Amino acid sequence: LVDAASAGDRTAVARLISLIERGGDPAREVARLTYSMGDAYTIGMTGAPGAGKSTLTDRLITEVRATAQPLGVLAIDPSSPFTGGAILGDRVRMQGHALDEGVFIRSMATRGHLGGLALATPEAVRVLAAAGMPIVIIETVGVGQVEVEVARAADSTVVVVNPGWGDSIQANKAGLLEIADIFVINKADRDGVDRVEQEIRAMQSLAAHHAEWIPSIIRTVANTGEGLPELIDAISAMEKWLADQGRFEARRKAYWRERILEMMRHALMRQIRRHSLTDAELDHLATEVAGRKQDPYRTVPKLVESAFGPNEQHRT
Ligand SMILES: Nc1nc2c(ncn2[C@@H]2O[C@H](COP(=O)(O)OP(=O)(O)O)[C@@H](O)[C@H]2O)c(=O)[nH]1
Ligand SMILES: [Mg+2]
Repeated sequence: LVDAASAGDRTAVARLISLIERGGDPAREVARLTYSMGDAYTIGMTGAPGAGKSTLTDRLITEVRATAQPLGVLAIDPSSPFTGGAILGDRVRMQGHALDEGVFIRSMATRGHLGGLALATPEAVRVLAAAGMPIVIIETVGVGQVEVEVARAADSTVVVVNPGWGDSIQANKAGLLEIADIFVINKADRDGVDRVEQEIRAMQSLAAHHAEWIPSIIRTVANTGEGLPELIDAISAMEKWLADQGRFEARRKAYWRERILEMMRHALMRQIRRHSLTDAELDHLATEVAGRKQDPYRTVPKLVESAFGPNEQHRT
């Protein structure tokens, strides 16, 4: 499948991403085979439902395709009750590209397991890169932790807001500010654009300047295409900035530091669950601990010991 995908077989690409989504050993094997095969500039698109991410993505696809480069789009659907309809909207918004062989659009479901999704997305990106796509756009619905995780794995993150955003009390505003490499004020055909821009600038001036990159603020009207050339310029400028002085590598290294630890945690958990804690046993143990019949501070180190052997360091 990997050979077929790298030769441009779209069905093989789709099947590989399905394997990634399903997880387990086959997913790890796909990840292992594809991780060093290609290189894609990865752009995360995030923001509240309805902000215009899919409409913007549709425009970006058109712009990229005008340069004849192929690209991949992953639309992440958290399958939650309040965003259940988002993916259908995404498909409708991007259906103009359905017949274009140079565009691979795929929605990924989380099946209620957000951690799993955050893990699966970078792997899916690498499948697309292995299939020869130099650009991958990831659209997330913007409801929380997933965005942060996806942004961590993206080379550039575009945060889409609308007029009125400044007035809304939104718990993750600061979080969005932190992950934004480019701010888009979409629906700039509406009132209140200046206010949002002022608010973003005010927040930026308060935020610690952890990098020399200062996020640009672009105004767009996605459904007419206004501001799209400026957005493309900002995305290219960021790519150039990253390519300069090894910043791509620095970002990716930071990502892999976290990711390696995460992979180790998962591998260790699998080992523990395989050797000393089945689902039924976990269930039983939880009942006992809740009923104060077993002391978890004694049992857990014992479980770890039975998986890895005795070790003084295992005391938790
Ligand atoms: N007035 C206005 N409507 C827009 C603009 N961009 C998108 N929309 C509309 O907003 C709705 C949600 O857009 P969509 O791209 O699906 O948002 P997403 O949930 O962020 O992907 C659609 O009906 C779009 O046509 C814009 O710039 N101005
Ligand atoms: Mg959408």
